[in-house]
Amino acid sequence: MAETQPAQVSEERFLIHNLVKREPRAGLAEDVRRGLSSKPKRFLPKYFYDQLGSQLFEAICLLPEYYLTLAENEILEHYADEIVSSLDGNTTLLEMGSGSASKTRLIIEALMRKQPELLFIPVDISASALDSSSRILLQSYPQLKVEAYAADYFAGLTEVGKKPRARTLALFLGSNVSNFDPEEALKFLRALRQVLREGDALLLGADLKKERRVLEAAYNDALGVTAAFNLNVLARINRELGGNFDLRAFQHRAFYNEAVGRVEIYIESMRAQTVAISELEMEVQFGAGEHIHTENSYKYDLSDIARLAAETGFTPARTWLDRKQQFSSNLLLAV
Ligand code: AVJ
Repeated sequence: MAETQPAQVSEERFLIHNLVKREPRAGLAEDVRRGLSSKPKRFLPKYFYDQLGSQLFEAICLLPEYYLTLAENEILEHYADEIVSSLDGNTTLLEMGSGSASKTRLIIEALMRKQPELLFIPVDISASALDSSSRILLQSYPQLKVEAYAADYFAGLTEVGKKPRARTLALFLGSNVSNFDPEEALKFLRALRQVLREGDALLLGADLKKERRVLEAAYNDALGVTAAFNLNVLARINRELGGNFDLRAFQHRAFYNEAVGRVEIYIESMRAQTVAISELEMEVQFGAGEHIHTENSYKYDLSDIARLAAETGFTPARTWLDRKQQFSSNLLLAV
């Protein structure tokens, strides 16, 4: 009977540390100023994820063209038990970039088949996504505790590293690693390795290199959700920094740069125009066709992943693929 009743989400089981709220606009303001002053113009992908942006990303994950989420889900549905069987003893679950944490449920359930209780430590840039996903998880799982960090990856890892932990399984799912340049990926995995101990593990979800047609469809969906997700950065600057971007005068662009192995995402100015951003006391000129680089999404092959692991203190234990072999889930052991 007790299992069918919603668990009380007492604050005893839920702790959230908000490292983003301390200076809510300072980071965005300075990074937007810098990004719009540089040539070529650029933004950082973490600024996609305000409340609306996080929800647009959830919508992307439901698109038929965006095969990544479906493929990773398929892998976790098949292999979650096998994945967690590589860890001995009572395990804590750490997740970087947890978002809505819907795929995490499969790993949580697999761990709770092995152990009576579980501590889950999600780190995410979006405090709103963290708060709602944590509450939903706590409602579903009475034996779960959540200690959440609203923070960017590096600040989050620094905080997480201050506390000793039991055996840890770290998750970095959804090809979140895609946003890193090769050097940044090394830096991130080394920082993550630092908070782990020998015998801990990282489950790294990485999208695979494949035909241009499939990749470009995934980032140019027919409904225009990815375009809305991309242009929302301009809407966010309008809302939070008093900008006057005319969203109808900019368009979404995404294409596969095969030589570099990444999808590149831009916002293109459709005409020459000047945009004012009052809180930055700044006017920005755009030429017709000028681009703002908003995101890279690097694609991997299995040798790229093995190299990344070897250079960051991990050893690849196993890789699982979906049936169409579009996506990889890689279990890396901390050595
Ligand atoms: C969250 C970085 C994995 O690169 O596929 C999706 C972000 N951008 N559609 C990706 C994204 C446009 C996504 N990652």
